[in-house]
Amino acid sequence: MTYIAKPKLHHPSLARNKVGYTRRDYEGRVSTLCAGCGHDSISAAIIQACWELDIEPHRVAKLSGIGCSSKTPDYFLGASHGFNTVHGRMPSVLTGANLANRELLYLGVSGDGDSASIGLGQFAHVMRRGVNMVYIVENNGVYGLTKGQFSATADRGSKSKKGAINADSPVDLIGLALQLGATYVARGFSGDKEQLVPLIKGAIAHQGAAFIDVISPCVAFNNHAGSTRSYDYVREHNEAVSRIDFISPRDEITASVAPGDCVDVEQHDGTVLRLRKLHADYDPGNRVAAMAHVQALQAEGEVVTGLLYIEPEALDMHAALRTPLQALNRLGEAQLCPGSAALEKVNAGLR
Ligand SMILES: Cc1ncc(C[n+]2csc(CCOP(=O)(O)OP(=O)(O)O)c2C)c(N)n1
Ligand code: SF4
Ligand SMILES: [Mg+2]
Repeated sequence: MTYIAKPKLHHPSLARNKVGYTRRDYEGRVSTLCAGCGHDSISAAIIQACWELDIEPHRVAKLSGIGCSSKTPDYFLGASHGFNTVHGRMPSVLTGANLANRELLYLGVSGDGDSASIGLGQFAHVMRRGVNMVYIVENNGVYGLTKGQFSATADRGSKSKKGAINADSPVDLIGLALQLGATYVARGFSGDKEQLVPLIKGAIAHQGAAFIDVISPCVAFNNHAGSTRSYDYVREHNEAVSRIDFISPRDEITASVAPGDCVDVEQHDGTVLRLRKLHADYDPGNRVAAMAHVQALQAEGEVVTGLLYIEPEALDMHAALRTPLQALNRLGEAQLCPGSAALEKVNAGLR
């Protein structure tokens, strides 16, 4: 089923963005996921964010692991580079690709099983290295593709479709990302596109490790009473710390919110994230406070969403390693082979 392509015909009057593409040019193949799966809404949010940001599809590399969530890159950005890797191994492939060519936008899409179970080690290292990327986990609390076993992010005490109670503590990917040094950390809900699209745009504009945990209900195996990842549960317990508006440098910044109710965060590339504060004392610039706030509300069963932490002037892996600006495959012989005099100097230093 995954080979079904969408018809290419466009209505001639479809709106085009600044780089000449219609929204449909950002679509992929026909989704084969279950009707109502949260993952499809995330694909739609990615499409909208990329179209509105005028990103040329061939400038994007989308990478994933294995799972229903990891299948989704086939359903958006059909003209982008793609690599469907091995279960849990997307982060190392993304890191290698990014090291070789920093000119592309790296979009990693994974599942809670893919990132918090088999891929937990890889998740940790890609965050601590500060790889410049957008890393999205489509978090449904189960292994959807293999028919609904609890994943490592399932809450202790939550109930499976067949009535089993999960006895294990959950892996908290938000807490891990914060602790490991990710410089843009957010949580969204697939059922709230108004919140999710600007969160994705902010992550794309961010020059560093951007992580978004998106609660994405699995309608086939984890959408019943007793689940803490169902549409009903998340709607009832969604505690947003802020609403963000994404303002690109060419947009006029309008003062539509009373001063004190919002904070403007300017990023490297001139984009501004306007945070409309819903919790007056929440500070998205304080990593430790963010961890404490999320933990405290999670302990009460709330699902904390919004932009939780941002370090606008973040330095990424390339800055730390002082790698060349040019993609490795475009380096000339002079850069790749510094000559025998340089080699002699290195050897002399080792004698
Ligand atoms: C090495 C390996 N181990 C196990 C599997 C079986 N497997 C396929 S998908 C999956 C879990 C997917 O769960 P998640 O990442 O949460 O994705 P979802 O389907 O829920 O979106 C597992 C265990 C596999 N494909 N490869
Ligand atoms: S099994 Fe669950 S995660 Fe997979 S497509 Fe169906 S609803 Fe989505
Ligand atoms: Mg899952």
